[in-house]
Amino acid sequence: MKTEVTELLGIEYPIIQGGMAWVAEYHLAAGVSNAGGLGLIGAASAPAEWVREQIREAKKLTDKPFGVNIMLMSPYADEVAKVIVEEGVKVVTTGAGNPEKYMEMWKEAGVKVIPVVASVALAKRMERCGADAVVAEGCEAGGHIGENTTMVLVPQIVDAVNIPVIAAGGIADGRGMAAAFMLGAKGMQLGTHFVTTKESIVHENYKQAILKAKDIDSRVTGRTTGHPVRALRNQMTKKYLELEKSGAGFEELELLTLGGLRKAVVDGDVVNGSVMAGQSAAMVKEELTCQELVQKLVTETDALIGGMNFYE
Ligand code: TUI
Repeated sequence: MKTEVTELLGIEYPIIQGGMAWVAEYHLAAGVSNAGGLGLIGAASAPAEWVREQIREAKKLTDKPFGVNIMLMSPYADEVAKVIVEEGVKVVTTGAGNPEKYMEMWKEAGVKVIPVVASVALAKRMERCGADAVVAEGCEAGGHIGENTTMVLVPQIVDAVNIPVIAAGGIADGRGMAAAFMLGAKGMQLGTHFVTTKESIVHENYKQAILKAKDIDSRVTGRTTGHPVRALRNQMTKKYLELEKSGAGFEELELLTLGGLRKAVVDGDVVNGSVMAGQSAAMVKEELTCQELVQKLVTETDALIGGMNFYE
């Protein structure tokens, strides 16, 4: 499955793991990279030294390329950006902001830069300042999202830029991969399905919440604050949405989600915590190893479009 993305990153399959906060640590990243995709360590809001340690541990488990995702709202983003260069990381993806101020440093160090974008405007801007590719993330995705669905966002970004586009949001099987290829994507980023893999260190309750999720179980909180976040519905999302309806302010709402992702991922509190997951949670039915999942995705995609010259 050779595409511009496999060639750019030196990987076997154009499958990238999302840089999910608390979830995307080195066991998962190494698992995805060893399976032939691109694993990512999610720096989230963690201090730079935690990220450095994670990079070093990942290198012990894999000699394949892997990357780091920087969450640009993190208070440690500046330091993490430097650690990426110091530790010789080959690929960086960014989320929740505009990474322009780090671009020159990364490009000079030969780091491949792949911003995650949720709009055409940011995709164009990222191409102008030297991005190697972009991830076009539709609002089916989990966590912090934009306004457009994958179905409409990907083709618009494909038309607007000349760098390869990686589709994200709502992809959980070969049908989604094949569809993304037809929209013009040259790679796919998956988060939710990788959360349930054997290598993923999330609490068993978190995995079960995804495995049991149905189509109607996804909610978006925070539309009123300008920071929409998709998660599985529970007591927290219920309370949050009620508060939003009653006109609650930012601070009151923040209190409800503070530390919520850690609560769910680490402590297994899937009732009061924030169980971030994409809409594709409803399509995830089994816990596989990273190797099994990547092979399943590739086999299913090949069966649909393998002979059709969509990859290159
Ligand atoms: O970043 C993500 N997904 C995330 S980040 C995250 S951490 C978090 N935790 C609690 C509350 C809020 C965040 C959880 N999930 N995906 C990539 C992504 N980036 N989606 C949307 C964007 C985005 C949004 C606005 C990128 C840029 C942007 O504006 C940039 C600008 O300068 O206009």
